[in-house]
Amino acid sequence: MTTTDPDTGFRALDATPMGYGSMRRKEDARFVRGKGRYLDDIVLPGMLHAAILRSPHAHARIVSIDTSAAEAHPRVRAVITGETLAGLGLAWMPTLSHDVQSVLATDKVRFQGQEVAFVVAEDRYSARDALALVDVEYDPLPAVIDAQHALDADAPVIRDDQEGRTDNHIFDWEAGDAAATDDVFARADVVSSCDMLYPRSHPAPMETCGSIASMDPVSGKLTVYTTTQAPHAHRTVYALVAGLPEHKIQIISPDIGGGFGNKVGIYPGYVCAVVGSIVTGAPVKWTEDRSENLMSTSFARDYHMRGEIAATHDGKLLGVRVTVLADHGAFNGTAQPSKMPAGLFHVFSGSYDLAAAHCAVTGVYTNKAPGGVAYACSFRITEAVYLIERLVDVLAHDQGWDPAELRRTNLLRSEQFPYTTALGWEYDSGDYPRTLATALDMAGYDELRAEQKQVRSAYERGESPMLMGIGLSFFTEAVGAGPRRTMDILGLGMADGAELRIHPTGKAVLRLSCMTQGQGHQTTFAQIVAEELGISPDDIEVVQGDTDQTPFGLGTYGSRSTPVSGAATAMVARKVRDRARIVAAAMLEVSPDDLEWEKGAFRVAGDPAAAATMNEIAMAAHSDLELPDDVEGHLDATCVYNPPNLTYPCGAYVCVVDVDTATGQVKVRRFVAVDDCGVRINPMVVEGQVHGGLADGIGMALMEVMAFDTDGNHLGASFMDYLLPTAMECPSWELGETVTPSPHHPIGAKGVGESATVGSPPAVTNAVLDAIRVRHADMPLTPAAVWRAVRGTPLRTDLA
Ligand code: MCN
Ligand code: CUM
Repeated sequence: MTTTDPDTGFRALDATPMGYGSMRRKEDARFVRGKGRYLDDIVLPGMLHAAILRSPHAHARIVSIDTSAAEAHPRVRAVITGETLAGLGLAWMPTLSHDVQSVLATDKVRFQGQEVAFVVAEDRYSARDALALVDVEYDPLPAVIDAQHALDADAPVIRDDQEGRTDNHIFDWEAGDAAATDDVFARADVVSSCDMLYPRSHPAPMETCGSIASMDPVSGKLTVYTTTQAPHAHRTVYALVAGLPEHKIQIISPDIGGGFGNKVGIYPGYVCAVVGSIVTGAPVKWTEDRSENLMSTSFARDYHMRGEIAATHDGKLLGVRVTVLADHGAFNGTAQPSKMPAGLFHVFSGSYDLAAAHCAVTGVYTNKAPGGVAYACSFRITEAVYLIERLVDVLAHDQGWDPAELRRTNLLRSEQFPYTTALGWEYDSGDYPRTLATALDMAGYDELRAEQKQVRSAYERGESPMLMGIGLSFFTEAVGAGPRRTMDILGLGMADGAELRIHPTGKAVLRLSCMTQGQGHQTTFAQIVAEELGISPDDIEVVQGDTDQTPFGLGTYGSRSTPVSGAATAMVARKVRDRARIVAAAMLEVSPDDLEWEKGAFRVAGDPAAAATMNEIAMAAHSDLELPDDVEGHLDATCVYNPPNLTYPCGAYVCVVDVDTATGQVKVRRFVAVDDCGVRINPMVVEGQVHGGLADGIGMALMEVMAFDTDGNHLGASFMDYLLPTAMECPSWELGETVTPSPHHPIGAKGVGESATVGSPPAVTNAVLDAIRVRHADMPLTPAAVWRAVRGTPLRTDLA
C-alpha cells in the first residue's frame, strides 16, 4: 500500500535513491522555473513563419485557387498549394496505415479543416492575414458524417482519388475463432448484447503540434525541430518521402508539452514547412493554434461496437463476440502495428477466462479528420476494455447479479499465468483476485452498497432527487510493442536501442530512442542505470529526442518506453557492469570470477576490504591500467532490445458517483484505483501517471466528445465546446498497488502510462448507470445525456 504523508496526502518522497524509489523529477527544476525549451522557444536566424488555409467544407470539389493577392502581400515570401506540391511529387504523403493522405488538397477537400494552402511570411501575423487573400472556389458535395451510413449504397464516395473505388469501405479484419465462439454462444444459458459507441475524442495536449524546418542549401542537410513522440520513425519517413539519406536529416524533438498520442503522426504542416524552407531558402516555422489542433491533427476512438457476452446460469462467463464499425475519417492514418488494422483491440477478452472470443472490425471512410488511435489508448485497448467492462455490467444488470461478484468469480487466477487468451495473447503475470480484493477493501464495497440502498429509498420516497452509483472496472493492458517479429510500423520493427557511456569521473550519459512528453524519463531512466550500477541518478544524464545523438528506435507511445527502452537501459547497464568487472579484476589483480557485485562496487570474495568502486573503475578504465588482450578500454556499451512479449499490467478501479436526477449532474465522489505495473521504478511518477489517466477517464465518460452536425461542421473546435476535465471535477484519488513483476522483463517492470486512461472510463460509466439503473447509455454522460437516460430517451452525443 502507498505511503502517504499524513499532512499533505501526497506520497512521501524518499531521499534521492541509488536506484528505484520516489524521488523528485530532475526535469522539474527546469519546468517549474519556466525554463523548459519547447518548440515555440526556438528561434533560428532568418526564420520565417507559416500559416495554413483550411477547408470550411467537410466535402467539396476545388474549382480554383487564386493565390495572386496573397503573393502580392509585402511580407509574404511564398504561397504553396497542392499544385506546387504536385510538381514536387509531394501533394500526397504515405500514412501510418498504408494509405495516402493529401498534404495540400488538389482535387477535393474531404473534411472540415483540411489543409488547402500554406503561406510563408516574415512574421506570424502577416502569414495569418494573407490566408484571407487566398481565393478558393469550392463546389460543395454531400458529406458522410455518420459512420453507420458510410456504406450505404447512395453514400457519396469520399476517396475517388483511388482508381475504381465505388464505396467508403477501408478494410475488414477479424480475430479469434468465429466457429468456436458461435458454438459457445449456442450452448450458453444466458446471452446479453449491447450496442455502444466509444465516441470520437481528442488527446488535446497543452502544447499544440508544430515544426521548424531548416534546409541548409550548402550542406544539403535538413534539420527539423518538431513535436514528435517518435523522432527516429519520423526521420525514416522523411527519408523515404524526400529521397534523402538519413544522415542528411536531423530530427530534434525539444521539450514536449504533452503528447498523449497526438504527436505520433506526421502532419501536412510538417511536410509543408520542409517545402517552405526549400522554396524560400530560410528556416520555416509552422505551429497550429488550438482550433487547428482540435479539428485537424488526429482524433481518438470513434468505434461503434456491438458486443455480446455469453454465460451459464450460475454466472460463469463463456465467450464474447463483437462487431465493430471503425470510423477512420477521410484518410486511413491510424497508428498501430502494420499487421493489425484495429491495433490491439483484440485483447478484448479482458481479464477473464473465456472459452472463445471473436471480433470482426470494418473500417470506413467518413468526412472527418484522419489519424486515429491517439490519446493514451495503447493502440485501441481503451475501446477493448470499455467494451468488455460494459458488457460484464450489462450482463449483471440483465441477470440481477452483483458486478463485483461476477468479476471476482471469473477473473483469471494467478496459477493460470502465463495465460494464453482465446485471441492468442500470452498474458505474462498478474494476481487479479488480489488486485480486485484490494480495491474493494479500500473502497469499503459492502458499506457502499448499504449506503446506496438508503439513498435509493429516499429517492423512491420522493424525498431527494439524488442517486448514488458504484462502478467497477478490471482491466488488462498490453503494452511494450514489439516483438519485432509480429509488430512493425511501416515495416520498421519495434525494437529500441540504448547507449551508455561512463565518463572517467564516473558520471554517465544514457542515450535513448524513446521521447518523454511529460512522463519524467530524465529521472526514471537514470534511476534504472542507478539501480544497476550504483551511480546516483543525479550523475546520469539522459539524452533523447535528437536523431543525431541517439540510437534508432521507434519512440514513445503505447506505454512502450519502460517495457522496451527501459529493458534496453537495464541490459546496456548490465553490459557495462560486465566490463567493469573485468576492469576491477585487473585493478585488484584477481580473477573476475573472484569478484562479488555489491551495488556500486566489486569486492573480492572473502576479502571485503579489497574493493573497487564504480568511480574508481571508471577512472581506471580510461587509464594506463593493463587490461586483458581482448578487452578494449573505456566503459561503455550499446544494446538493442527486442521484447520477447508485451507486458500486461492490470488494475481494479472503483468509482463512486452522486447523480442529481433533476439536473443530470454527476459528481465523482470517490475513485479508488489499484494498479499493478510490476516493479515500480519511481512510485511517485507512476502515481502521477495514474492521476492523469483517471482524470482522462472522467473527461471521456462525462464530457469529452468531438461532435459534428450533419453537414460535417466540427462542433468542438475550442475548449469552450470540447470540454476537458479539471481539478474541479476530480476527487482526491485513492491509490493502491499490487506488484507482480513481469517474468520476461529484465527488471520486472510493466508500462503504466496509459493504464488509467484505459481502465477508468468504464468505471465512471458503470457508476453512473448503476446509480440510475439504466442498462446502457453512451459516453459522454453529460447532464443532458443523464437527464435523458433517466427518462428513457437516450441521446446520441456525437451528432447534432
Ligand atoms: N514507470 C515506473 N515504473 C513502472 C512503469 C513506469 O516508474 N513500472 C515510469 C516510467 O519510468 C516513466 C513513466 O512511469 O517515467 C511512464 O512510463 P511508461 O508506462 O513506460 O510509458 P511511456 O513512458 O512510454 O509513456 C507513454 C504513455 C503514453 S503512450 C501516453 S499517450 C501518455 C502517457 O504516457 N502521454 C503522456 N502519459 C503521459 N504523461 C504526460 N505527463 N504527458 C503525456 O503526453
Ligand atoms: Cu495511443 S496514445 Mo500514447 O500511445 O502515445
